[in-house]
Amino acid sequence: MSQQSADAAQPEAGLENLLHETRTFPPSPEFAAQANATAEMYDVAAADKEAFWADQARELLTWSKDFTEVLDFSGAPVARWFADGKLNAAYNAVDRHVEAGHGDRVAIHFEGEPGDTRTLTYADLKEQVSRAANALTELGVRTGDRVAVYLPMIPEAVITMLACARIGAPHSVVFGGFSAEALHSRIIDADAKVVVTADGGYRRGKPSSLKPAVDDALDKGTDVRHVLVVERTGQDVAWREGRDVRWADALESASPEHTPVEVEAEHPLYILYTSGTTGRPKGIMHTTGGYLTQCAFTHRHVFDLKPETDVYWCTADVGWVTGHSYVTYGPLVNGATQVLYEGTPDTPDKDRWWDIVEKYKVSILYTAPTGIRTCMKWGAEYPGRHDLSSLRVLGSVGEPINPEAWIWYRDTIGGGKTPVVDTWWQTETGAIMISPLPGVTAAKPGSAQTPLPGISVDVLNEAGESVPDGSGGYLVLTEPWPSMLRGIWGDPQRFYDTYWSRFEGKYFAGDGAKKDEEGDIWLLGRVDDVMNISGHRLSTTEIESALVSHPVVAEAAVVGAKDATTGQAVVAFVILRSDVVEAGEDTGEASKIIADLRNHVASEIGPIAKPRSILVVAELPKTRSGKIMRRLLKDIAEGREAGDVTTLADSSVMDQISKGMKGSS
Ligand code: 6R9
Repeated sequence: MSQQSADAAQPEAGLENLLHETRTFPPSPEFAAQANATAEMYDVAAADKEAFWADQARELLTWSKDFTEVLDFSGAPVARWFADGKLNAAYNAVDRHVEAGHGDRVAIHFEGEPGDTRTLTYADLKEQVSRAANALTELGVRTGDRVAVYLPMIPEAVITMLACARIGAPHSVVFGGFSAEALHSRIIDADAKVVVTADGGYRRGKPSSLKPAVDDALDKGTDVRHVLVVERTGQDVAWREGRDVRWADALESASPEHTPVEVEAEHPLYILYTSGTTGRPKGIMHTTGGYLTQCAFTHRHVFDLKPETDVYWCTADVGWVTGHSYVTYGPLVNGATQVLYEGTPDTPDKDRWWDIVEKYKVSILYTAPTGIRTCMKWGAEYPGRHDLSSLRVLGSVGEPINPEAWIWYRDTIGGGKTPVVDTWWQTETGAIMISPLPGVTAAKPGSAQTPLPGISVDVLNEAGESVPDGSGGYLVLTEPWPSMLRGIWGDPQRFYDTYWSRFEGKYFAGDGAKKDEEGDIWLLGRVDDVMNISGHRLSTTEIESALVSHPVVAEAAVVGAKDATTGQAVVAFVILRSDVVEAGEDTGEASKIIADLRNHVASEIGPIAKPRSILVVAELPKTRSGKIMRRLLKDIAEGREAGDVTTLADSSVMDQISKGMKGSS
């Protein structure tokens, strides 16, 4: 917490740019008439939250033993939900759909980056998951043992997660882009017994390897006994006899029948390490019954899922939480048909996503603002090549979505008709917490708006008091929710210190937020991203939004750099739209553009928000989950060498930016 208070986070002033946004998009009567969500749900949940969640748990899941108790918060901050109930996550995600006669329904349309495809029905998935569960058992994995998963975005990633769940062995998925070092520390922290990996996967048109990183990680010393290796690319890999086992061999010799292990609702389902933006990564722990309830509920209502007819696609990698809750668990528990895509959006060309939407007739698309802004930068020509009329709901997650990107998403991708749901949540919350409900909420571009039925949030000031409408502060969750984290693996004290010590009895999310005059919530970014300039508090998000609202800017990142006079000063990094870059290349336009942008920010927000410097860059440093690493930009802005770059998707980006900075000063 000291870091945050030192960085002075009181996100309450100067938010006028975001709040100038007054456009609203009421649901169309046609959409509302068929929507899963209803306005009454808010009232029902408000009348009795526990009864509401108990109803959801019974309606959306199949329990092998019903629960009698809903919530036990006597061990706060660790909650227990539905604790005396028993169930199995894989049974809920797979078997019961087959038993209900939906074995022929497609569960996964897999699209490999090179263009290879596979279709897995629910019956296929049941067989594969059962075989994998038997194979893991054969390798010595028992209920309660941890299994590390280091795989590309291929069906085996989902199959492995479900096979672990089937035997009650918590999985710890490590993003395939992480280094051997990061993998090693996560294997050690979780004390994993088996690693499931692949020779490699396809990215940017070529095979990239995974197995060598596993070998390196294990060479550093671990208790891992076996490595199960999927053959995806056919690359040559080193082989350790006795330790390494081929996936295809293990599954082939395993029985296709497997009885799911009945576990208690509070049995750990997985550990997921959060991308270390500060300090040592935290192993966020999720359990079974409450987590699945909220994943299924939100997936059904926030995306208006109709399992019989929709084709759903979430572009997130299973290596981060969105891939856990909205690729593996939510959609499959709901019996959805989904697309799983292995690669990058611009391979072989910048229309790959839109090609996939057209090919599979995707009706629900869930992605991140960074992806949307990248597509905006590439231009409307690429989506314009495809028939996107199958789309009916669009979702956004991961960071605040600036109104311009929101509008572009709705107009250019959604044909000006689809609801856009801006969903706020975290690895720690497990599932969506704040979001409009399509068919119910009149959407406001840039705002996540409303806590979902059964969820209680507030915005507090420094003193821990609820702020009135029209003011900003710190976002907190005031009551336990079913999919909340149950702790940090192996570190209960850190769980308390990180989330529960700032405001007694309330979960501190680490995000700044503002309530507008109607009480709708606008997320303003992490509170450590909030700047204090001459005593005026400004949000990085707000200035970024102002910059991106200028026609020449494709993407912007803003940091507060130490300044002897003003405390902090605004430093902006911008990516210009490609057509602007091309046009201005040899006309020496850059200094005029920078002057224009400074004036634009001044007129959008006020002179106080004018960036001290604006650096035009070709790329921004991002984590693999697409978050801009402002910490690194801050290092550059303050004249230091950039710090730890190991969680960057492309570590060379920082070199380019520092060279640019030196060149410009
Ligand atoms: C799901 C996920 C969590 C942090 C969170 C916040 C930011 C996520 C957002 C959003 C504004 C949204 N965030 N969704 N900010 N609007 N709709 O992203 O989990 O990787 O743990 O990140 O992401 O800052 O605190 P995770």
